[in-house]
Amino acid sequence: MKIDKAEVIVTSPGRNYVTLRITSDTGVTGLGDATLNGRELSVVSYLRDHVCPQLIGKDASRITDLWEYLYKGAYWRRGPVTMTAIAAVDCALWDILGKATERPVHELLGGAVRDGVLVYGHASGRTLDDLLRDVGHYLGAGYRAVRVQAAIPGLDSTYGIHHDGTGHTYEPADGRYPTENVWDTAAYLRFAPEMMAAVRETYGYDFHLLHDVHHRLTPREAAKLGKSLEPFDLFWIEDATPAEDQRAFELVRSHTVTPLAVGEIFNSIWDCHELISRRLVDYIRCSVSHAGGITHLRRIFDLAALYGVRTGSHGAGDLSPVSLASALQLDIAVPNFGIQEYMGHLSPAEEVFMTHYRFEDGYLKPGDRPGLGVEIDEDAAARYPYEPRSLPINRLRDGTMHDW
Ligand code: KDG
Ligand code: MG
Repeated sequence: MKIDKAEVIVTSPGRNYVTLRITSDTGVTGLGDATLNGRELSVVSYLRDHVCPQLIGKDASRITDLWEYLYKGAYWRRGPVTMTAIAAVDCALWDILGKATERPVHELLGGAVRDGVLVYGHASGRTLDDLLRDVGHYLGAGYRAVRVQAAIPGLDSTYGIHHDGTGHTYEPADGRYPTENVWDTAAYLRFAPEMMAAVRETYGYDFHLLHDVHHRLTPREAAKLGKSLEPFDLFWIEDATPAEDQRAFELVRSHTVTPLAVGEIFNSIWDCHELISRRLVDYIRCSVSHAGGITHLRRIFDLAALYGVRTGSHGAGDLSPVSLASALQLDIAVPNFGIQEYMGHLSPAEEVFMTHYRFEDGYLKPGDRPGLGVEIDEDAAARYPYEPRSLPINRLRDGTMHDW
């Protein structure tokens, strides 16, 4: 089974998504998500100009060899653009193999080791009352795990506060330039325990509570946050401190037993191996579409299993339904699975991507369609052309650039 065609489809049904579609000479198609939020067109060029021509005529079933061919063949290793492009090829090839053998991908990975994939939803609010209402909405809908984010009093805009009950935060329509937010760490550190106390006082402890710090704290501040949140028994705090400095996690770890999660901006096993092998984190959160696809993420998960670290894949709405479908195939098949982020996708994404996973009682089920279980409607995709968008940035009150 040879690769006959490799095409890149760019569409914006609510958000920008880049999809790679590979077709075999036997007429089987496979999809891979190649979306890198805010830098989408760099991956489009990487694929169209460099990768797609090299795929033609290759054996579509030699997935690992093609992974190595693209990784080692590029010479310039790792990095989000390269690894997103390789991930898209990898997922599309798994999709083809599944369809050609009439098996869902998780069966090719060894089969399901659980009945459903535990997911967490995103509750948020501009006020604590709004947040509490939103947590109630998720619990009422059957979620067993909820991430909570609320606007910090005194700050106009805070990461993770969504609009119109959609679960999505928006970048501006003309996104060539990022919006600028103001950040105040002291106000945040005072507010975070108050927020968690309100959630636990209202809804109790019978569900998992998560929180994303989004890389904004120094190691000492992260340690202080972790300690202050211990009474509220969190499932994790995510990206408590920037992970370029991996030793920083030693300081955080030695001061708090609040579980730590990291990894959404990692793109290879090399970004993870120190944090995992030194047991400095509890959950590894790389996404299937930014960390080299199913083949590479599975290696990361296997490494994590050796050290008792569990998985918690990134699943924001800026990753397409193809990404979520791919993540679920892996989640259901790995023994050390922890949790999967589930933000859903804005309408009209459902016109473009036909999915077969379903939410049931707090779990996502990948379904048993051959391959990944997701299709794309190219005519619908063409109705929603690409719109330039940037992620926001953060500045401290004195104007200093800070982590967003
Ligand atoms: O594109 C960036 C988003 O994916 C990221 O900001 C979302 O932190 C995020 C999360 O945990 O979903
Ligand atoms: Mg995050």
